[in-house]
Amino acid sequence: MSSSPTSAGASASAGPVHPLDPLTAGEIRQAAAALRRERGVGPGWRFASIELREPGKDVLTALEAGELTRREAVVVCWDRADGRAYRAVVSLTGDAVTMWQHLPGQHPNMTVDEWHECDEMLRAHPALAGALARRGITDLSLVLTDVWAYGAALVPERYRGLRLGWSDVWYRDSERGNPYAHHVSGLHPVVDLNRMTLLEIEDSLDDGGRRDQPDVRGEYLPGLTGLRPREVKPLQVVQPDGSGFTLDGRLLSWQDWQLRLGFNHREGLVLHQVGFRDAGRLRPVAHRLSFAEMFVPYRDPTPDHYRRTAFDIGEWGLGFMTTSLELGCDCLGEITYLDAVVHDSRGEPRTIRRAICIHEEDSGVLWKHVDDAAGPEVRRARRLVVSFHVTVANYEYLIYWRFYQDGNIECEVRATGIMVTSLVPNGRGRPGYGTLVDERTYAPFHQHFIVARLDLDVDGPGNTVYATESVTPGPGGDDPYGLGLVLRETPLRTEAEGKQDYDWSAQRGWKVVNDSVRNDLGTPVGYKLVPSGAFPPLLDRSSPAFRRAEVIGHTLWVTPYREDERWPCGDFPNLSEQDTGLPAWTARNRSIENTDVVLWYVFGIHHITRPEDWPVMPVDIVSFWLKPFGFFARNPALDVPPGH
Ligand SMILES: [Cu+2]
Repeated sequence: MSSSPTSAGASASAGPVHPLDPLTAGEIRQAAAALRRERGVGPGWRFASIELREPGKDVLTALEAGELTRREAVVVCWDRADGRAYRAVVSLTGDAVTMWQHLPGQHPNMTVDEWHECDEMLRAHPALAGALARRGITDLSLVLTDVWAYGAALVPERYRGLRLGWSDVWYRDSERGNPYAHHVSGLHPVVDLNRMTLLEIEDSLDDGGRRDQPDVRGEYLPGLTGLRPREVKPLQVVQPDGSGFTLDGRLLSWQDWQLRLGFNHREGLVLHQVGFRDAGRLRPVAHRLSFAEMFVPYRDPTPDHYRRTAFDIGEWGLGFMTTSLELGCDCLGEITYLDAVVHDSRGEPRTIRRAICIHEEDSGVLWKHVDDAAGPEVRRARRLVVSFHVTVANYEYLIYWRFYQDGNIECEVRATGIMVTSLVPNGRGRPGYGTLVDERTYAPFHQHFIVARLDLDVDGPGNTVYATESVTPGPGGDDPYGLGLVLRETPLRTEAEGKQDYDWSAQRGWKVVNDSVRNDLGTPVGYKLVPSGAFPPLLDRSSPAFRRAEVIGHTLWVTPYREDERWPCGDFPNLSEQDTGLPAWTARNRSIENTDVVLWYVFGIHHITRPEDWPVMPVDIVSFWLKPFGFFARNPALDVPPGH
């Protein structure tokens, strides 16, 4: 490796320099301390989230100019004794709690502490030890329990109102063996997370469940697979003059792009104020880009899986789940890392080293033409990549935002990790709702729906979204051969019209247009959302799973910007019954014409599990693009130098 990575910013002592910078460790402590002092938040409480209250667009300019000083934290916490949850606003500048609101009936997000404490409690519990012993599993150090959240509709009547969790039980063959190699099927503890007690153990052994475990090939460590690593020649990425971007605080500049890097517990990486410098002028493209929800319903109604509906963002949080990156493995080349600061459920800050990776990449050919007279002309593409990785129990999501010299923005997600598996019922035959991946072992089908929140500001906030469709009028008039193809552009004027579905037959896409700004051709400037990675929910609309995440019923939703509309499945999907986000907001059918629009794009992976996904899943890749459409007066790819 040619150089060591640079780590920038985010040290505990460095104060905030920009109003959009995430909370520092000191600010997290300060917010928690204010609540302890003023609201009696005590040791029996948990902090679900402590984050920057991001200044709205109305005050951001004044804050940036220093005309206004205001720094606030939003905190969600709850009292474990009675389960009552509260949302608070803490003024960090005033060191005081300025808002304190009870959230009746709401269950805040799951916390990392609960996951660990639950695992410890269960593994020390004689009832679980007994159930495992009956299956011949006696070494509890090799056992892993993995608690999942419930949907309200599936909570048994006797447990209504509790902060309820249900758990899988896994065991590994050896100390470093794959923790998810052996599912103890038919064994599920149900827990009260506030009292951290075991309520019951569902155990199918007495109903004819199996006692023995199959002999599976579930290992992935080189020492355990028995495989010799194949030979690969060294490949080095060297930038002798350093990388081509600059990072000033959290302001990232590269080629003509400029953006600001944010981070919070729930969305993980957030991109703010994305702009492109064009003819000496910084032109806004997006005010804010992030992932606002990820819904993963498992499509297997059997007892081991029917509750398996993960909200990886709303229940667990991409920020909380972010893992440290390693040079040469996760990222190759001349890398700059940013640390991130989240917190635990006691309100203590926790720093994730090397949480965000920033680097430049070669991206193959940008454009090319070969002419007899002029000869070949080729330009190589360079791109700026900002990425982070999360591990949500058995799964990892690798998230990449890429900025290109031609004005394109690509958002890519790679899903990898270890699939959930369980034993084939009755020990034989084909599994009904999944794929056989090993001896008597199958991986259930499931879906990963990701909701990207795209607050675009194309040359300013006054934008309109147009559905663009390819239409063939057919033979007739001046087109006797029926060759003509025309573009139909339909403005989406209301939130009802803004609910859009993927349409292959019309090659439907969506253009975000600023009708009051014209390019040199006299046409309005725009950016196009090119849909890909979209798939239908294939879920009955009356099903409890769909009702919690109605957002997956459309590929695209468009809303007018509101500061408090951030979570498409509601503020608290944990133990939710109904999606209180997008369906509720859009029921008002507000105008979305020539206004500050937010696009909610639903994409992801329809995961029909494969034998080759086991025991580790090679990355499954999905992406979508934002492409300039009449945004530039001249082609921004023309002045890219050859052979760099
Ligand atoms: Cu999957």
